[in-house]
Amino acid sequence: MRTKLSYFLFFLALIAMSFPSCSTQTKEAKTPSRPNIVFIMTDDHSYQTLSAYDDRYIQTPNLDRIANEGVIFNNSFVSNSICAPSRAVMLTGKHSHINGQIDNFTTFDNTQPNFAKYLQQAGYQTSLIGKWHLRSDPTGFDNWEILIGQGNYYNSTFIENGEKTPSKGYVTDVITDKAMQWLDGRKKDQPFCLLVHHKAAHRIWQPNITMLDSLSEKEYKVPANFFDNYEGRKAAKLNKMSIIKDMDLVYDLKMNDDALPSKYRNAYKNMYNLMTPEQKEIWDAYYTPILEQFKEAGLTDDELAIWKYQRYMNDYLKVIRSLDDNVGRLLDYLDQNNLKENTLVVYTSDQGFYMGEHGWFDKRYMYEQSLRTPLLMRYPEGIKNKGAIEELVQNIDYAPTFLDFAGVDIPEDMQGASLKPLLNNEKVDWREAIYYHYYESPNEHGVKKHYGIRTDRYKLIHFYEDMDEWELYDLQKDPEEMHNLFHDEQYSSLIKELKSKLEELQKQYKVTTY
Ligand code: SGN
Ligand code: CA
Repeated sequence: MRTKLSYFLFFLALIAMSFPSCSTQTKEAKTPSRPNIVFIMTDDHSYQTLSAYDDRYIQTPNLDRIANEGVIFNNSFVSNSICAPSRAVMLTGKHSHINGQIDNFTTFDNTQPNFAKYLQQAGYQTSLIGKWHLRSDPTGFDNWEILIGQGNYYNSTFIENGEKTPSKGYVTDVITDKAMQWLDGRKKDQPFCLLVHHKAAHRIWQPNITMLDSLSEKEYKVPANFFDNYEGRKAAKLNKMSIIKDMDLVYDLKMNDDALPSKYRNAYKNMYNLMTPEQKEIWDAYYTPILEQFKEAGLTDDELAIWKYQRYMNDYLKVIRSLDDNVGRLLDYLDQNNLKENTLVVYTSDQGFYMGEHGWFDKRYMYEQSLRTPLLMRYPEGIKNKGAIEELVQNIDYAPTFLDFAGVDIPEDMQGASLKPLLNNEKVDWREAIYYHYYESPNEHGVKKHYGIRTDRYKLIHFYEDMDEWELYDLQKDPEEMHNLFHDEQYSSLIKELKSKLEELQKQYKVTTY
């Protein structure tokens, strides 16, 4: 039954509706409420294998959907191209030397502030699902369901809020299922921040059995610098991430034959034995004929090199197909649950990856394929920009961006900058160069410690540890970074200028030791 008061309120509301230009309602309608955040991150996903960036190898329609309905950052970089450090940078908005996670071996100091803690304090529900890799327990999350270390592709164990829990199935599917289950059960009256952090596409690139169809085996174009001899680049020459020399036939390429040489035979068997008998059967039906053909082929060294490249690409790209399908499932969920308009969806990887450029797999170096990382964002209600963004952005920027959109003050000590002005076409004084520093050495891929600066056109790198080597590249003339110009007289004044800019960045980011 309506009371007099409710009639009065109803009457007031009618008046307000008839004067839209001066009512506060209109104002509210124009300012979106705090967005939900879905932060999808993959492991080792190269921009070369995301068709919104590069469609030579694969179509990724679901990832492209984020770019088509939102934005694509064409100059997105990491600050230290390796897993745990990247994650720590994203959580804290601070470079590795400040957050302390300089390599994969350190344990993350989980008592320090991170964006999830700030969002939690501001009333967000926070959840983390998938790869974590920081050794200490996650903090700042109401719910966390993480893989142990690198996790496994098949039937992986999770730690769910402290409890070890088995899972069944392919890890990319499982992580997506868990993310949707959490979304189903969340409190609907609060905004949320959900981190969906995939294991894919980490080594050893195990495809889902649903992708193991012999007709799907394709031939891919070998990069022009696949047989790089690293002339003029001493630090690059020391690498142990060569497809030809370091990619293991049994472990990486799944040629499970005791007669073949392998450094990691047991590691392969351990991965294989995580599969159920049914999964193994489909797996074997796919890989055994490839092994038989390989044994019969009697390949020369050069043929073997190309064969390895093709096998690597075929497995890696199948892993990406599952990833793209699962990103599609999650986007569909958001669309179908009325969450599309008010959710900031972010897609990135913890770093880039080599797809045979310089003859490599893996990452770590400050060269383009591992310095760059995909970055796509969609938030229909809250971002005005559409298409490509060219400014130099870095993973230190994600935490301040999330806080900015959530209406939380960005703490002074965060070193990144909010991307919100770029997303809204606002004029802003943006950085002209980024700072990079890689510390994990010694390591299994032979990459020496180095730091450097990248502008829109040039890159200056200093490899230091037990060497003292500088490299300079003109990315416009030499996008493949084959010609180290550091010792070329013509570039001496440019080198001076870049060194001084680098020092400025080191000062700005409070780098005290290197
Ligand atoms: C493992 C891999 C390496 C890889 C590191 C770091 N070896 O050690 O090839 O570089 O992870 O990757 S494996 O034999 O275990 O596959 S990261 O993405 O986690 O930083
Ligand atoms: Ca990684």
